[in-house]
Amino acid sequence: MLKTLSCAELVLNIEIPQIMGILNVTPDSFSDGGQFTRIDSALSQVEKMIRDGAQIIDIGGESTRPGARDVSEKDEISRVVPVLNAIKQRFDIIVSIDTSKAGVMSEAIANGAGIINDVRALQNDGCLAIMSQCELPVCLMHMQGLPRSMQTSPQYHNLIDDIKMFFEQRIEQCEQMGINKQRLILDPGFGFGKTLTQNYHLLAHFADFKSLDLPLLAGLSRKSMIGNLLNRDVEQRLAGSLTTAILAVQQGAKIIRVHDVKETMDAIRILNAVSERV
Ligand code: 7PM
Repeated sequence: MLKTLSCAELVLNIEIPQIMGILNVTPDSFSDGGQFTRIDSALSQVEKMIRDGAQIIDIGGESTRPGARDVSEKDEISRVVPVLNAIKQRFDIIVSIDTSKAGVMSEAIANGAGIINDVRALQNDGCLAIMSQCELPVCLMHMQGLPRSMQTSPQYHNLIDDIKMFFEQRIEQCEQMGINKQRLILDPGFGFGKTLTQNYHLLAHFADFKSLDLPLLAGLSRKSMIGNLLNRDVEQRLAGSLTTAILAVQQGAKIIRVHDVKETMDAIRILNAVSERV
């Protein structure tokens, strides 16, 4: 049977690895202009990402950077929803919303979101309830601690087993709340409460999560684990990002969350050409 995810009116084929392009609408990326600047810039970024091969656009209104300030629900909605609407008006593309707030999820669902991407895996108040009332796929990401302090001294009994156990518990919670396992996506959360060594251990053992029998998502693009290993500033991390993307896809990642869609698409096409011939 063909493996797909029903994302509102659109269907995502996860037989082949798909690219989720990152769209940033956090205020740090728009210190100058107002709402028009934000929407205008978002639409041109999205147009290019679609042209380059993205099947999903991920909108994040909350900065989860280690040490970042909290954003109110109202502010997050006013950042994300107008951009979501503008995209859905102009393009036939699956939009995923990167949020951990029930109110944002509910507004996003009402305005055409195709996937909910939650770095807190629906652990915040009201999130399980909101997601039980729709049919959308939801990405459950693993994070140890909270953005403010998660990089201080992450500790695990066994990194892979602990993350697997976390996923098993979240899957069970979701199912108890009426969220079908078939619409869950799992992401071990590179950089979220993991040391440099732990992040590379996670990448080395990414394939272990295939045993949970759910689609896997990997977000590695431009992350500190690349910058810190190679001693590269954020604008110098493309080669590192492509390498990590290929390593994840080769180990079964079905969705790869990236900034550089065109380059990642090229890398994946090379991998696909080889995979077809083994
Ligand atoms: C600042 C610091 C801004 C970190 C943005 C980030 C993931 C995600 C993010 C991920 C899933 C980034 C992160 N990362 N959602 N949202 N998986 N599912 O580096 O790895 O993009 S935000």
